[in-house]
This record gives sequence, structure tokens and C-alpha cells, in this order.
Amino acid sequence: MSNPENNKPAYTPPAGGWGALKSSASHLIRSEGATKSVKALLRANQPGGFDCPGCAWGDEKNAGKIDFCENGVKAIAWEATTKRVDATFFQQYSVSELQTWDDHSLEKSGRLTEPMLYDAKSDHYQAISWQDAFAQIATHLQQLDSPDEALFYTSGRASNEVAYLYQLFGRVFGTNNFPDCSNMCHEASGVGMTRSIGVGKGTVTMDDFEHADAIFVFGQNPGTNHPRMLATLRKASKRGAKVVAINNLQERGLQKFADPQNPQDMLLFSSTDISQYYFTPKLGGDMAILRGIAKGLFERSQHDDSILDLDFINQHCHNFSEYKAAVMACSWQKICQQSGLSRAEIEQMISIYAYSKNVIFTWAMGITQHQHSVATVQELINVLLLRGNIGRKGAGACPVRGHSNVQGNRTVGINEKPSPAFIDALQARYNTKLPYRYGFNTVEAIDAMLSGKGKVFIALGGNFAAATPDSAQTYQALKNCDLTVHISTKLNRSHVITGKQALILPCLGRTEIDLQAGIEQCISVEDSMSMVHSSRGVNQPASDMLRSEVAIIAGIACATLGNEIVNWPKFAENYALIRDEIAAVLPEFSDYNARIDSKRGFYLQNKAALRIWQTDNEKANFSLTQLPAALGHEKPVTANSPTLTLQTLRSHDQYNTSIYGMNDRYRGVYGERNVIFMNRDDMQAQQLYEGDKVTINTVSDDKIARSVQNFKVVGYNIPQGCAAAYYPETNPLIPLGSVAQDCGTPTYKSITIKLTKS
Ligand SMILES: Nc1nc2c(c(=O)[nH]1)N[C@H]1C(S)=C(S)[C@@H](COP(=O)(O)OP(=O)(O)OC[C@H]3O[C@@H](n4cnc5c(=O)[nH]c(N)nc54)[C@H](O)[C@@H]3O)O[C@H]1N2
Ligand SMILES: Nc1nc2c(c(=O)[nH]1)N[C@H]1C(S)=C(S)[C@@H](COP(=O)(O)OP(=O)(O)OC[C@H]3O[C@@H](n4cnc5c(=O)[nH]c(N)nc54)[C@H](O)[C@@H]3O)O[C@H]1N2
Ligand SMILES: [Mo]
Repeated sequence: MSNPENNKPAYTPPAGGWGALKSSASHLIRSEGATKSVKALLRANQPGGFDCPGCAWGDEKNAGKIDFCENGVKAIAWEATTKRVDATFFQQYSVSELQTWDDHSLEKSGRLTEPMLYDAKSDHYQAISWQDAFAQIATHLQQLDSPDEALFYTSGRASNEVAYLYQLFGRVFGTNNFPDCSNMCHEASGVGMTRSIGVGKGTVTMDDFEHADAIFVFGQNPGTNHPRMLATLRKASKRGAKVVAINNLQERGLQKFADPQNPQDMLLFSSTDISQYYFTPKLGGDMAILRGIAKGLFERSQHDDSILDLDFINQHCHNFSEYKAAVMACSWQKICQQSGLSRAEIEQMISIYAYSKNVIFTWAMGITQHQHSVATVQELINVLLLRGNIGRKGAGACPVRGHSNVQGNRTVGINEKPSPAFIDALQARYNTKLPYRYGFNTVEAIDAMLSGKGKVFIALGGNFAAATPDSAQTYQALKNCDLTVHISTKLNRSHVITGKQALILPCLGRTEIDLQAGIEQCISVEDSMSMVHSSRGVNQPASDMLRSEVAIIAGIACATLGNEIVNWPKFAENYALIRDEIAAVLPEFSDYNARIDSKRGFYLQNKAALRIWQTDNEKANFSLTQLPAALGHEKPVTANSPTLTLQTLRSHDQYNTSIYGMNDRYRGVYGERNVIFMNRDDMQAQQLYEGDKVTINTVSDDKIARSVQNFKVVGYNIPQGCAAAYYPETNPLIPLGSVAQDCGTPTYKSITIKLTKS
């Protein structure tokens, strides 16, 4: 039985509000770039300004002069810091010494200012000219036995322009090895949705949120990770839409929210309840919930014709009767046990879903980072299809993307499994043979480096060493490489886990002015609602030696391949020409240059939203996957060796591997990150007390011991058998082989662990 004390909230004032503004301000000052940042802030998400690098939530069409959030402020200030990591810094600190620093200290050192080459003899990075850096990379690439020995990683902050150029470079070089952050993030959404409805992106626009009668938010913590989404949810909630949260934790930001941009809310410190309905399933239990909703709909449809949208189903869907049979064969007992919710709770969700006309499902990492994540995404779609909730105003599927342009990167070709049609189009445009065979995703890339099949690793942004699973193995993988190259703005873990040779190539950030051939360039990005818009930096570059990402990729490509097939330098001088290329290869971008200049950009039409299904049978397909036989929490526990299922997640003061600060305000954690949130009954059962220090050990059958030490136990409102701790500190625990079925995403939200007292 769970103890009522366990429901004690960690932080009582509403999320957002004064706390949010005070925290933003202190970050601005601490970043020592205050004046610059303030000027920059007012241009965030404004026409003619830059796209906030914080997240991929859509822009409100009636947003005023201010359309950013606390965490956007942090991202902008972080980039605008006046601290510098230059050649003198690297003279002072050897790489071995930097390896002992934590992630926060590395990034806090400041912006990278000039190209650096690692010298193994002295164990220091030393300055190198851009030309020599490009030549080094070219030599390494040209010496490979096969182009497939090169790996081209992308993090989702890259613009459409550089992403397009980068994939073109990799493919003309001869490989589809494009592991990317998406492989660790929303891959399951892309794979599952493409199978079911023929598109791998959300089907809704911002406008749909104004017409939804219910919004179900699955496995997502918008208060921290998509704060501008809270404003959208709050508006919906105020006009009477039901907001239903399904989350393993009681997240403050989903419960109450005072809008820091609404003066009235601030003065009165009033707040709106965001989610009137809050359900806390066990980790990985969402598919069972959805199956329960489907079962309830089928049961209720026996007495009520309005429950299922049979017209829609008959006209558009395939596999309906098979799906119905599969659902009805699944027992309530199994559904409740696996989800961790009671029958009454699930019935409540069924009522909300069945009696709301237009429903949107949103989701993020709580859904996609499990073993059965593709099946769960398909189950989300199944349930939407049952009531015709796709392709209708106010209804649809909304995977909420993470990185601000991760969706755009995929659209323009960053994909290790490109469609033959895309390669055909590239071949036709450049009149050259390009590879069709699939490349490596992120985990496969690590395997390839470990086995010697991957020899040159190039990263366009991100922090591969820290973001990926199984840190010990990943570090070894990177060290095995002949060359590692990082195109980055700030110092991070990946720069100090070097290949035999290593280069750091410092680039302009999104907020900075990008001058090419004397002309200011803009770039463009796509948000979670498929809106493509331009972004123009406003700050002076952190150093005059920085180059833009486009210029760097063009430089590497030109040194490696020459200019015969593609005239790289021409594109680096004028990004509008890259957009013309994109438009020539992807017809949905026709008139690209003209259309990004319109006020808030343009919408990339989503076929599923028009009820055109680009699947093999041209139907929307119900998927028939069974519930997992048993999740971690369902497996028998022996008293002397209790296991827990661990999810790894973000604190309020971080952007992925960038740690801005040591607080997690809404969860009541201050000044530290090595904590493990536990159910208090589990603590009692294991004789652990608040504040005890534990070692977290992974339970896996691959015979590799994995553990992290000195984690402080924090009693929390979390279902029994489940625990939570921050990423990236917990990445040493994630077995490399533990990935989602059919999409290869590491199972970052369900790792079986055992605790031992430190
Ligand atoms: N400020 C800030 N913004 C960010 C980021 C950041 O680090 N900082 N990262 C960006 C990126 S790349 C991404 S992908 C997004 C991530 O956005 P989120 O997906 O919100 O990120 P996480 O912190 O991983 O949170 C996962 C949430 O799902 C819940 N959860 C975990 N497992 C389950 C489960 O099995 N079922 C259910 N129902 N819930 C579960 C957790 O309790 C938590 O609330 O945010 C983006 N925006
Ligand atoms: N355990 C666990 N691991 C996870 C996750 C999890 O929930 N749990 N989440 C996963 C998810 S969803 C994601 S998306 C990945 C994120 O993986 P990545 O995208 O690889 O990691 P980030 O931390 O976002 O990358 C931060 C670095 O990007 C660089 N950078 C910042 N801005 C720019 C820019 O404008 N240009 C360039 N070139 N570089 C820039 C900076 O040097 C900074 O250090 O992590 C994954 N890893
Ligand atoms: Mo992500």
C-alpha cells in the first residue's frame, strides 16, 4: 500500500511565475553577457530575429514582442557568455586534466574561439589553421578503405542549410552513415507513425490546439523542456478543454502554471491548473493504458453508436477487426497490472477520450525511450484512429520534438535510412551515383567504432560522448578512431575523449550574425508543427576566427572532394543557393527563399493531416503488436535482491548534456545532481533513509558490471518499483545493447537496477 505522505509536493508555488523570471535573470548575469543577451532576447522567435535554440515548440501566431521562456533565456545566455576557451586555455590544461572535470565545469569554461588539433605527445590541444584542419580531415577520409568507415553525426540544432550540405557531402563521399540525436530521441515516433499513417511527423498545427476539446500529454515534462507549450495548454485549459497528463512523476509544471509573460498572473500570483487529470503509470505502462482505452471504447460502443467513428474507419483504415480482436483478447487484469493504473482510473480516461469531440495526443521521451516504444507510438495512433482523431481540426498526433531543428534535419536528408526516392532525386540533381544501402544509427555507429569498422568520426554539433549510452564503451569507441572531429560552440566531454587525432572546429551559434562575402545570411528551421521559418543572428560573434557551420562543412567537403560534382564554396557564400537546391530536390520546398521571408514562415503540408495515407496499402493501418510479456516492474522480486526500473531524465537547469546549474527547482532539488528519486515504500523495504548514499548497479545479462556511485536517495512521489535520476550522469548504466525494438533507441527510460549502500 502506498503511504499518503508520499504525495507531498516538492515545490508548491506554480511553475513559471516569479521563480522562473528570477532564475532566468540570475542566469543572465552569471553568464556575464547580460546586456548582449537582453538585446538578443527580444529578437527570439520574432520575424527577422532568430529561432530560439531552446526547443522545437511552435510559435504562437499572436505572440507579442516576447515569445521565449525561462529555459530559452538560459540557452541564449549560455551561448552569449563572455568567457572564452582559446589556445591559452588549452595550453594551461592538458586533456587528461580536463577529463577529470564534470560536464558543468567543461561547458562553463566558455565559447570555443579557434580551431584546435590534439597533440597526443604533449596531451594538449594546439592551435591549427582552418586550411590545415580541413586538409587533415580530407587526408584521413581519402585514406579510408571504404567510405563506410566514416561516421557523420548530427545534433538537432543544425539548420536546414547546413544539414542539407552535410548529408550531400557524406553521400557524395559515399556513405549513408548519418547517426544523429534523433536516433536517441523521437526515432520511435518517426518509425511508428510512418508505418501506421505514412508520415513520421506530427499531424497538428498550433491552430489545432485552439480547437481541441481534450489534450492528452504522455511522458513529457513541458514545464522544464517545452515551457512555451505550457502557455498553449493553459489557454486551452482556460477555455474549457480538458488537459490530461500521463506521467510517471507528478511534474509541477504540468499541474499549475503562472505565465511569466502575463503581468496579471504575475502580480496576483494566480495560476491556472494545467492538467485537471493526472495519472501516474509505472514506467513503460503507457501502451497498456492505451490498450485499456481501446478496450473500453469497444465495450462502450456496444451500447453507444457514437463511440467509434465507423465511417472514418471503414473509409480510411485497415486491420480494424484484427485490431479489435487483439484488444478484446487482452485482459483487464493484464492492462491494469502492466500500466500500474486501476480500472477506475483507466475508465476515467476512457470517458474523457470518448466524450471529447476533438482530441490531440502529445508525447515525448517518456514514450519513445522504452524497449517497446515503436509499438506504443503505434498504439497512440490506433486509439486516435478509433475516433477519427487524425486529419480533423482540433485533433491529431503531436510528437513534441526536442532539439529546435531536429525535425528539419530529417526533412532535408539527415537519415541513415534514406528513402530510395530521396537518393533518386539527389542523383538526378547532381548527376552522380550515390549509395542506397543503409548506414549506421547512433548505437550501431558505436558498435562500428568498437569493432574497428568506423575510423573517422565527425560531429556536427552535439556531445556524442556524453549523450550516448554505456559511457565506458562509448569512450573506448571514440578513442579507437583514427580521427574525431567536433564542430561545436562550447567545450564539452566529447572534446576530451579523443581519437588518435582530434580536431575541435569552433562555429557561430544561432544567435550570432553570420556574414558571408560581406552579406548577412539567414538560416531556416522547422518546428514540431512543420512550420519552416528563417532565423537571423543578432549578436556579434564570440570570436572573429569562428566560421559558420555551413562554411565549415563546405571547407571540409571541398578539401575532400574538390568542386567538380558540387561547387561547395559557392554555397558557403550564399545560403539562398542552398535553399534553391533543397527546393529542387524536395518539391514541398518550392519557392523556399520567398516563403521563409513571410512573417512566420510557411507550413510543410502533412499528407496524413489531409487523410492521404502514404503507406503501402494507402490506408491508415491499425497495428497489432501485443503488449510486452512483462515489464521490469512485473517481474518477480525476491526479498533479498529487489530491483527497480530506472528512468533517466532532465533537470530544470540543463539542456541535454549542457548543465546550466545544479538546481531542479520544481522537484525541490538544490545544489546537486547525483540524486535518485525513489518511492518511500521502496526505501522502507530496502532500509534506505532520506539522504543515504547509494551505488546504482545495472542488472543485465551481458556480464558487464555497470554502476555509478554516491547517489543521494530522495523520497519522491513516484510509483513503487520505479526510480528516476538525471542524465547524462547515469549514462554509464545504460547497456549499449539495450535498445528499442525496430528503431534502436537506447532504453533510457527503463533500466533494471539494484541499489547498494555506498
Ligand atoms: N530546458 C530544456 N529543454 C529541452 C531539453 C533540455 O534538456 N532542457 N531537451 C530537449 C530535447 S532534445 C528533448 S528530446 C525534449 C525532452 O523533453 P521530455 O520528454 O519532457 O524530457 P525528459 O526529461 O526526458 O522527461 C521525460 C518525462 O516523461 C516522464 N516519463 C518517463 N518515463 C515515462 C513512462 O514510461 N510513461 C510516462 N507516461 N511518463 C514517463 C518523466 O517523468 C518526465 O516527466 O526536451 C527538449 N527541450
Ligand atoms: N540517459 C539519457 N541519455 C539521453 C537522453 C535521455 O533522456 N537520457 N536523451 C537523448 C536525447 S532526447 C537527445 S536529443 C540526445 C542529445 O544529444 P546531443 O544533441 O548530442 O547533445 P547536446 O547536449 O544537445 O549537445 C550539446 C553541445 O552542442 C554544442 N552546440 C550547442 N549549440 C551549437 C550550435 O549551434 N552549433 C554546433 N555545431 N554545436 C552546438 C555545444 O558544444 C554543446 O556542448 O541525448 C540523448 N541522451
Ligand atoms: Mo531529444
